[in-house]
Amino acid sequence: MARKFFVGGNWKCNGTSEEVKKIVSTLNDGQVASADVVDVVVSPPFVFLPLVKSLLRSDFHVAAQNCWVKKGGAYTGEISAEMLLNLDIHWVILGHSERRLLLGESNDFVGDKVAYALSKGLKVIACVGETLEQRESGATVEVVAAQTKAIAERISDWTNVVLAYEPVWAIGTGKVATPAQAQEVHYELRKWLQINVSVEVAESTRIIYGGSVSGANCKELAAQPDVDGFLVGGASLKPEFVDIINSAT
Ligand code: G2H
Repeated sequence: MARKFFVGGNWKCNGTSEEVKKIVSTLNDGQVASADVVDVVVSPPFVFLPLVKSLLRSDFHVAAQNCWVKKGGAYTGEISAEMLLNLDIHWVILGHSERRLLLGESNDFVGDKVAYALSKGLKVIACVGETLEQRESGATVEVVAAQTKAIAERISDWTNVVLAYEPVWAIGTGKVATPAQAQEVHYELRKWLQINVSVEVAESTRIIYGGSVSGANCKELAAQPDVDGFLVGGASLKPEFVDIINSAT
């Protein structure tokens, strides 16, 4: 089964409204492959979601970078899945390593978030990935499998899930995983899905790579059989994001 290429732009905690307008204008002018070939989803900080939604070309989608684990209420500082849908935002990134490591989000908490967001009708970019210490101790597959298991235990339909493999040691460091390193973990993740979920889910779920993806390294990574696209941080704020989108073809 052919998996449609997917490119996400994670803007993280960056930008002013003027800068956001400039990025959107560059994206709107970009010559990219059709939406039949590649899904493009950009993820600005919460406060810019309505602005980006109102200005961005209609063939690109908008994602939030997080949402709360259940229905809204007395949860100061949180944003609920229902609020995102109310703004016509249909995608959310969950379990990014910056949230796991800096804010203490556990595998179970991320699993609960993914399950709740999906139950409300959001589409989820669910992130997994190992630290340098875990890689060096040979625990990479075990770590990403445990992170994926916490999601798999809580959901039955993977249609609206994109799995993002983001090795922590490659994030924002300029130290990108080699195509072989990325392919190896993507292959293991797909095998895990095949054994523990189903052959169909393993074949149809997009597994995208994140961690220092750039215009210069995207083509080689995209050529790997189990790399179905990218989650891009730093380079998604720059014009080269258009080149990364075009690595789909
Ligand atoms: C990994 C990635 C985007 P960067 O966090 O999710 O960021 O491309 O800056 O390494």
